[in-house]
Amino acid sequence: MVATSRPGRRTNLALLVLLTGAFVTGWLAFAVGAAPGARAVAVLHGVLALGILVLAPWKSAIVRRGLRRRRPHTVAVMFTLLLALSIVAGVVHSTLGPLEVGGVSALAVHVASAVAAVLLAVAHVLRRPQRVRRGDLSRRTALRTLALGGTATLAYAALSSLTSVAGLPGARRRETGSYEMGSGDPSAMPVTQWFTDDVPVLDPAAYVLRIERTGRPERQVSHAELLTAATTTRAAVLDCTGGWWAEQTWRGVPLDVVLGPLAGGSIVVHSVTGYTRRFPPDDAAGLMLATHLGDAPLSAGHGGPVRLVAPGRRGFWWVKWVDRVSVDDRPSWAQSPFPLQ
Ligand code: HEM
Ligand code: HEM
Ligand SMILES: Nc1nc2c(c(=O)[nH]1)N[C@H]1C(S)=C(S)[C@@H](COP(=O)(O)O)O[C@H]1N2
Ligand SMILES: [Mo]
Repeated sequence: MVATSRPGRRTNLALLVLLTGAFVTGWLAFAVGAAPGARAVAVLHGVLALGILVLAPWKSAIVRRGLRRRRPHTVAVMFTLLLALSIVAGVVHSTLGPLEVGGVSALAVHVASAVAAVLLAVAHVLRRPQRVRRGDLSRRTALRTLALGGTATLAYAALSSLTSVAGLPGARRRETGSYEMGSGDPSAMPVTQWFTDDVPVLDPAAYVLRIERTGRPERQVSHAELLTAATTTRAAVLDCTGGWWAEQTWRGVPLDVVLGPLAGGSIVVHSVTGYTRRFPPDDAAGLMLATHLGDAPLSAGHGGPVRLVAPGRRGFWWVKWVDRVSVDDRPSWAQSPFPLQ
């Protein structure tokens, strides 16, 4: 039997795949900290997103037909506007640089509108479902998929070349898409919080670091003891998912020195604010509890008196205002991939 396909069904299904792919790779781009993985994810993200634009001529025929029908169009129209805003803001961030309007960065607009758009996309697709047919797995679909992938890749390559040739700021972005801000100059480095935290001001004289093992207090380290032990300096890049990065020299105590040998389980680094991140035990030697940034003690904004330095990981892993480190038996993946506060 020949499947009679309603015109546009395959276009809509392709859009579904591209939209899902762009959303997933967007979050992956936030999760992957370092090259070459970060670059691969960012390129794939851009190609999938530009694929949506490649299909625009075909989709516009579907849209015109849909708009002629008597039924509510609010969700579809809002979704289209938010998606367009997200794509424009994403391209602006990747080409023109870390622009801000009223203190809100293009990247923040990009992510917020993408999340809102995808929520509406779910409603759009549930109201206008499209069946997948057996005949969709055909030679013809394979060829069309190749053509779409090729065109989207060419579009991405063209945008990148244009960015380089025109000398746009986008040519200077890191593999994660972030822009350099305040390297070697802590006072020029932004102070940022992931979501809801406020900068607490802590008295270093009253500060103690508590070490716990499987829920039991093991020992306490005073600020003075920590300062005496803080003789390791490391250069590391803090790369915030807000779209900026800075390389600084940090001074502190490697976490394996603080904790001693570990048998397994994982390490939880806690902030006074309640913010926490969990790490595999093998990472201990690479992680550092820092007391100094450059030559000066850490400022309150940058996590003073003590913050975590987590080279190779995105900024949200660099827990500020650390007051407790605990080791327990749970695996390191037993946490939300992104902080929830
Ligand atoms: C890039 C993403 C998309 C955008 C911007 C978009 C936008 C729109 C708009 C504005 C309309 C016309 C208004 C209306 O019907 O109320 C529409 C119609 C429609 N959309 Fe989408 N849509 C997208 C993706 C999808 C996906 C992923 C599906 C399903 C898998 C889908 C299925 C449909 C269907 C079935 C119609 C109605 C066509 C008709 O009634 O003849 N769309 N879309
Ligand atoms: C439907 C969802 C999304 C679409 C259509 C989309 C689209 C885009 C586009 C067109 C770009 C510019 C690519 C370039 O020119 O290099 C971009 C960049 C970017 N997007 Fe998205 N995006 C979506 C969701 C997300 C989400 C959810 C996140 C993060 C949680 C995200 C993070 C980023 C980042 C970090 C960049 C910069 C990459 C770079 O500069 O190389 N995106 N996005
Ligand atoms: N306790 C706590 N630590 C935190 C955060 C937070 O919100 N709370 N934000 C993280 C994020 S998203 C980044 S990018 C870095 C920013 O460090 P900075 O303010 O020193 O630049 O701190 C990380 N550590
Ligand atoms: Mo961040």
